[in-house]
Amino acid sequence: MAEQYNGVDAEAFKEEVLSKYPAKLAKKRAKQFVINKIEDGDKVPEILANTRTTPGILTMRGCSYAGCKGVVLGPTRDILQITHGPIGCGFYSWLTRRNQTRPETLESTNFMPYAMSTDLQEDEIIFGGEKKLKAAIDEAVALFHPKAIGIFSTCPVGLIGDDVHAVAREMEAKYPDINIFGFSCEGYKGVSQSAGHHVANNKVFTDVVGLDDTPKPGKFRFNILGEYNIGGDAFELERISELCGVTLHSTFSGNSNYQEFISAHTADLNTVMCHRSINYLAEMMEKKFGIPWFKVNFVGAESTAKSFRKIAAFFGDPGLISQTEKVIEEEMAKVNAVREAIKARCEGKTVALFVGGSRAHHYQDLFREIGMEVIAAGYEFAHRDDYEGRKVLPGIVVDADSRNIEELSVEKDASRYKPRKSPEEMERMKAAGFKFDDYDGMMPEMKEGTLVIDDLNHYEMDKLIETYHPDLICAGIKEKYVVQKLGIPLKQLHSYDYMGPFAGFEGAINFYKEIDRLVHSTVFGLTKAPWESSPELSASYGWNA
Ligand code: CFM
Repeated sequence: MAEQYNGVDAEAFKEEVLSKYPAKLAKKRAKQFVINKIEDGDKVPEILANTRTTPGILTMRGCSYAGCKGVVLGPTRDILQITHGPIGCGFYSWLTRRNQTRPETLESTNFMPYAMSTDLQEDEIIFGGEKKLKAAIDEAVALFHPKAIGIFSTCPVGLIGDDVHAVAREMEAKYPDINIFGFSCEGYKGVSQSAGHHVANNKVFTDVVGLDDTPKPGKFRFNILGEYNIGGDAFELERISELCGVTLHSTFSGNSNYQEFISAHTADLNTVMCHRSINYLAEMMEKKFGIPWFKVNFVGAESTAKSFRKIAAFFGDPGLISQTEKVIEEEMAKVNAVREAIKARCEGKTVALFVGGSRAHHYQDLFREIGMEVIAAGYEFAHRDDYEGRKVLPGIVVDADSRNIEELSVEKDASRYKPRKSPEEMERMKAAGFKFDDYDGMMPEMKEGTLVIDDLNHYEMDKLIETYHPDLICAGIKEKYVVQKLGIPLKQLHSYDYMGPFAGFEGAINFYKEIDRLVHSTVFGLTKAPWESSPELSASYGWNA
């Protein structure tokens, strides 16, 4: 029988939630609402993911523009980014994610304090916006002299048919020293922000990576893909890398700059943090330049240690391996000193996580480290491989929405393709259990009987709280106040509210402390107004009373 949490029968709960839906919708949601089960070979039930949200449902998802501009490119500081669209799209994607950056010097280029937009008006919607976009580029060049300009399309741009790529080509001919490229990331492209990730990956690969063959100095050079420096996470990973003695060549795209992007192909290893948003780039760089990639997780102290060990093992240098062990020992001593006391207080408390396309999985490690139970988790927009593992990739049906996003065909670079390890060495490493090109997904690591729900909506969240009474929920700003009004604390795992870092060792310490405070705060018990439990006044409507 499936495990029960807080005395709830998961099957009965699922049935009750679905019973309120019209039959057709209930049938679809049933496939996105899974009770976890783990069979031999880490086989888990199939989940329906990356499919359209049914209109009328209050989804947690964002749009393709958000995935491209806000997520993948947004955190890099010296590509001048112009939102071609209404002002709101640019404004609301401007630093609300709390992606931080640290320019080399006070004089170094940093466009992040600016939100640049063509501010489309009715006139342009009717007569076309290309002229205004060209004028915006002229103005940006005159004011800022950037090395590169990215143009990001919003919904109306696609609807009125502006050709941002033609504008980019024309303006690049006018300013030959500036790399100008456009993204077809109209908000409606695809079913969520996931489509925007893919659009961003493609353009960064074709127009940016590989333009400069000058490597950064350093012996063990690697990149981190899918780390966006929310709340300073990348700073913590830079600190650990330096202590261990590995050179972080480029991060896509937390605390990054253009020069690091264009020379990223000179590094010897790609580590992938957020598989959902950037696996495409890792795959393409491997095919074109021969850079191997593997999945890492820098969220959770144990996972951070494991990931840095794997990086050291990849380079295989005895000095690097022993230095990495030394760093881990020192850092873990600090982590454990805090962890033990907090674990004693948090053990057995329950949490549900509904976030994006990777954090709902990675943050489970931090909760396990302080003894908390994950009762339910789900992504907003991840694909089946992020839930079930990359082993299901060959079986994923490509639907019309996914086909809408270009799949690039990539060839070996004629002169620069260079396998980092010989085929024999790769085979030896694989035989010894070293996994490349792999991600096991979220479900095999979750307990049997826990809930896995894709694209959760507000109605289902309410039901979950009503039935399971979790001690904490992790989600985003759209959920935060709805949940807290129900008397349950909510930790934002997108922006981290006002905190961070949560990655690496110091991040783990920050996180344990914050969770301890949240689940022990008494304020959430006061969300019921006094008159709700004992009415003091009663009144009725009446005419001529
Ligand atoms: Fe990757 Fe992200 Fe996430 Fe994501 Fe995002 Fe984000 Fe996220 Mo918000 S890239 S999939 S599109 S880890 S912005 S930094 S927190 S939904 S789980």
